[in-house]
Amino acid sequence: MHDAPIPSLVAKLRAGPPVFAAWIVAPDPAVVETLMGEGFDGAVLDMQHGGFDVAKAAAGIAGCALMGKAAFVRIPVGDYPTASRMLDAGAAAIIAPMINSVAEARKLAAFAKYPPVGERSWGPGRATALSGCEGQDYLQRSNGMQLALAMIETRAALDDVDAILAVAGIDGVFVGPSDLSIGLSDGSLDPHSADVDAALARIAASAKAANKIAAVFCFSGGQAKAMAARGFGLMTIATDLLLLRSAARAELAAAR
Ligand code: 3PY
Ligand code: MG
Repeated sequence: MHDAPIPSLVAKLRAGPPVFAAWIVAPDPAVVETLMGEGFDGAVLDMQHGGFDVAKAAAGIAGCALMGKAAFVRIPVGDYPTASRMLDAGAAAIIAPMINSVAEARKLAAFAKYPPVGERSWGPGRATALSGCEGQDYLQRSNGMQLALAMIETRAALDDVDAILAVAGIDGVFVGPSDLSIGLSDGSLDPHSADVDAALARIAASAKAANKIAAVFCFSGGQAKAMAARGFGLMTIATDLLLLRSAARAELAAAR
């Protein structure tokens, strides 16, 4: 089966055309299905700051699959066992926030990859349906097919980005510009700051040199297009709630 959601999306990510994903914090099947009915390549389901728990994220992955799409899952900070559970549920990638050191990157890889790369325990359940392979075949392919992305969102992470990218089992990095702006400024929120912009250039170059994936949270489609031109392979665009708010504001402004 070649058009299963996980290998299709990950093959596109590895091949290089920009991948544009929705970012979802409201764990409602209607939100997942509505956004996946648009042209997004997939969705990030947010367990860190969104309302997804394990059961809701598993249902969200299924909702994406219903629309022929794959889901990435952002786990809560330091909750590496949940990375294994969401891979079992069929996530195409785990996005782990606040990976600030090589030690934390290694922990992520341990829970996200089967031996010999990591220590993930066997029990893929629904991932077999969404990956199009099972048993020994799934065991052999899943390390390359389901990704582990380390979020770079502090000064320590930025300083160590090359070493984090070099960790076996880490498939790429994902920039969180809001936290990064706070970390780089010692306390102010400005995800569009010059310091964040310089960090984005450095991170894209490091990922390219390591031949790994560079991903970034974007606030708009225009920013996502610009980031793709600057070498990022995976861009998320706003969030479900940000899109809802801007549409509501625009319609109300038109009405009044
Ligand atoms: C950040 O910008 O800090 C993120 O985690 C993306 O939402
Ligand atoms: Mg963040």
